[in-house]
Amino acid sequence: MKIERRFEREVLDLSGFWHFRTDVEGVGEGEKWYLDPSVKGWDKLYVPASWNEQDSKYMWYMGVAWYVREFCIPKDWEDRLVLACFEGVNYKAKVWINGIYVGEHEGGFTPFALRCEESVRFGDVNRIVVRVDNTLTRKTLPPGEGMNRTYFDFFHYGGIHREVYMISVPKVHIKDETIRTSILNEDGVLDVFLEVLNTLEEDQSCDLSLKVLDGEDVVADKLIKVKVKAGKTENVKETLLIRNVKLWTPESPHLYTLRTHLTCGESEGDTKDTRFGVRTVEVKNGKILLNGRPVFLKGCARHEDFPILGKTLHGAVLRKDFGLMKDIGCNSFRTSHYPYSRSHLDLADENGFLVILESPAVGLEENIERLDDPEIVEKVRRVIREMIQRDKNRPSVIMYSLFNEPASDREDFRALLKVAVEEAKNNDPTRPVTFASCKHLDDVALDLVDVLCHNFYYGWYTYPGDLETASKILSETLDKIHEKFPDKPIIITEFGAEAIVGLHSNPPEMWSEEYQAKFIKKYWEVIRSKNYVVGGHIWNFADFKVGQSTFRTTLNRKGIFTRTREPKLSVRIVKELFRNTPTYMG
Ligand code: BDP
Repeated sequence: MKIERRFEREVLDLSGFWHFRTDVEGVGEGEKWYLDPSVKGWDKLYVPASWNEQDSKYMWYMGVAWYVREFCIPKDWEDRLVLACFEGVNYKAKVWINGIYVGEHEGGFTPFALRCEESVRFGDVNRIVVRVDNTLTRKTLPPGEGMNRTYFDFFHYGGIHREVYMISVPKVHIKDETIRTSILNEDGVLDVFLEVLNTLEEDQSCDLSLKVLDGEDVVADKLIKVKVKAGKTENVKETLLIRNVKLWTPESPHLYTLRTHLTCGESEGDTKDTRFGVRTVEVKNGKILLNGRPVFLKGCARHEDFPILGKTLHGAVLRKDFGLMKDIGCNSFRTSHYPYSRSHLDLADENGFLVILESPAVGLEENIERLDDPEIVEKVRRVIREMIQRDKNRPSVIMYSLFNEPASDREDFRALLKVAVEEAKNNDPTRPVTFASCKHLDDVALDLVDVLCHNFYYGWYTYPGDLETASKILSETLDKIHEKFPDKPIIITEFGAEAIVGLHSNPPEMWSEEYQAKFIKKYWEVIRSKNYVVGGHIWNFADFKVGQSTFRTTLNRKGIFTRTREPKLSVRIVKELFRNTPTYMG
């Protein structure tokens, strides 16, 4: 097993084949499968990937399943803290190492790390067991009642769908790092907030070195002394200046690395690397300003969805997607409807994409009796905290979307949104917040957010086949929303029509490639005619898997690309429209 540098530290990657077994009756825990599961007769599935498409017998499985694998922990990790790190397990995970319970987590799209130095054997073989439960309820996030009764419109995959890896850190180490950037004349100002954790029983005096690297060059540095009490965390705040800074922009997404190095007495040091870009984001006078300039967000909302892999986008698929998005002139996307993987957002940072990072709080709609139910409120808050914690240092993330299409015409949603906005702002006061509304003029919560995001399907679910009326209603509705909130920028976060690849019609009719292309063109005309509209995202970049229902044909076919990324007719039109839409507004 090889140790490599990834996710800011050295990691021991546990990707590969794991023993796998469904637990239809839910008896595994009672029978203590975690103690010594005899894996005889178990299947083997690949991690990371959803379980569903690895064998047709798992396609529609929702419930409990178990994963087991063995791995070695290096001898020289002794005297260090060891963490089992999971980038995403859908939906609930419970973990044992060598038969000892190490922790659990709820929520499929945010990472968690479990301390396990007490349960691992150093220089020896270890066994990790993960019990996964993806049963949907009205209180899961997102909620639902079954594979074909989801309150959201994407396939409910299950399993360990993102990386699993082990890391080790010294007993005194840099636990967390927040980097906030501003611009002063030609220079970049960096406010760095660090948390240093001392798990030892004695107080520690440490040297902390901060270095800003531009490639190999050190462009700013500082050396400071930190005292950390036994068993405590010390918060450190430092400001650094990068002279003649290279800004992060969509056309030139320059990235720096902050290398922090901590040494305490005799103990070995801890080094942590965090990538960042210097840029500012602000909402002012009805515009979104990036580095002080008003930007226009053009792109597609997306999904993490691919044949066989399920809810995992392999690096090669990501590479393909970013290439396609750039080629057609996108500069933005929303992580509809959950935080995408770290590698996904790494590519966004590197390619200069303006990302609306969305929480998995989709489907909090009519079916949910009380949206201010304490259990839902707590889950919404936690997931916002976890997503901000993971992505707060990314230049690409310019805004947080806290919900998709909630029942925002209800007062109990307003109460929930208030708490959610507060949670987001407490964790990160630097980024604007929003949610994607489908209630438009009936929405009672729009005043609580910085940017107004709206999803429109006139010409599809309403006024089907009638694009003339659709674009007229769209235009009028937008004007009315703008009248109510003249200072808030508006983004159309979804608009789209399904097209079955190869289905043609003249004149354009619904489900044909021509209708989809015409739909997008009509919408774009309206979007571009309003100077208070600062962005448009087509729904969707690619066709994606959904549950079975009378109004879907195995996939949601609103993609401008097929599920395997072949272009439909509309790609040519989109390319023309997007390429003629500048990133900076007049
Ligand atoms: C919107 C949802 C999105 C759906 C889309 C559609 O936000 O998740 O997939 O409609 O119906 O309401 O295609």
